[in-house]
Amino acid sequence: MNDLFKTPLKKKLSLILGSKKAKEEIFEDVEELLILSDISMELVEQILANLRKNSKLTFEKEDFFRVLKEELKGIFAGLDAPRGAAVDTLLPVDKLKIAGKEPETDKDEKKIIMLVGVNGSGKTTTAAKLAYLYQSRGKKVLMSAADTFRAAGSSQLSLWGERLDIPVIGGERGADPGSVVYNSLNSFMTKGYDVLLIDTAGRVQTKENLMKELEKLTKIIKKFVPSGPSDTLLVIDATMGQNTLDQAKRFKTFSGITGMVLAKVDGTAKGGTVLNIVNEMRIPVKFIGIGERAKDLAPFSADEFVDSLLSD
Ligand SMILES: Nc1nc2c(ncn2[C@@H]2O[C@H](COP(=O)(O)OP(=O)(O)OP(=O)(O)O)[C@@H](O)[C@H]2O)c(=O)[nH]1
Ligand SMILES: [Mg+2]
Repeated sequence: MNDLFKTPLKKKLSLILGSKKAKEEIFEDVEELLILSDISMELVEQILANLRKNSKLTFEKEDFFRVLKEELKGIFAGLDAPRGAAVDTLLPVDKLKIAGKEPETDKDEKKIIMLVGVNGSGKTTTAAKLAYLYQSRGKKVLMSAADTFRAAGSSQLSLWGERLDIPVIGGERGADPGSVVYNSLNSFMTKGYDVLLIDTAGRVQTKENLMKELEKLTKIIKKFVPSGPSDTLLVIDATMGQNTLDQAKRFKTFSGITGMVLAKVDGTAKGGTVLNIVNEMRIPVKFIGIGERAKDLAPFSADEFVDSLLSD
């Protein structure tokens, strides 16, 4: 993913480092550049403080980049998949305890993934991409169109379903998304599916009633699988600025997100926003969206991400 970012930081950083300015001025320019890349002021200050006290830092370009990269990669410590990790290992299909099924050891290999996020972030497309991924790995996949809010909400996923030959359970526009989720879980449990992808309606994180609806959806899933969804993925639009941290906090409160998908990475020159969220919330980024086709989903690797952020 070396050419992901259209205005590489590295070029601008190289100019700064080549400017022969005084050390302090260089730090100030670097600081400004990182802020312009959507990294929050707080995190930039933290990064700069670490650079300042790093005795190994010189202002030779390659050396500076190496230290800066280490610093940025360090933000993902403990939350990162190894470079080149197989997609299957990121979100494996685990053994889940099914409600009412005894004994406790009698668990099924199933996966339930719910996608949440603000309007237009890329949830429906990501649901289809994940469905395609599991299908291509031989899993029997079902999709649930719990976006009954928009007229096109359900039909958009159905269209993907037709294209990928994956069944979709939806409802009429305005129908209770809870009932769609309930019906989907019913089919999922009784018809031998392995993976269920639940696409939800876009919602602004400040609308309390809509956020509570997510809590309700999780509760319905728990009626079938006491531990709830295997994963609740927050889909974030990589082209959006700093407001994503607030999004992540609110969605975590109401739906207990377990991971993130950074969509539309192909369309941004910045991308620093993910660093803020990971730094503050310690939630892993699982995938990146790199286009509009079903196969345009890649595992997230901090190594590759930082390298591409600082590539030529
Ligand atoms: N270039 C690019 N476009 C994407 C990507 N993911 C989604 N899109 C596009 O972004 C737009 C919105 O995507 P959706 O999947 O409909 O977003 P959503 O979150 O389901 O939207 P709502 O249901 O309205 O909240 C569509 O035009 C998608 O094709 C991506 O990784 N790269
Ligand atoms: Mg949608």
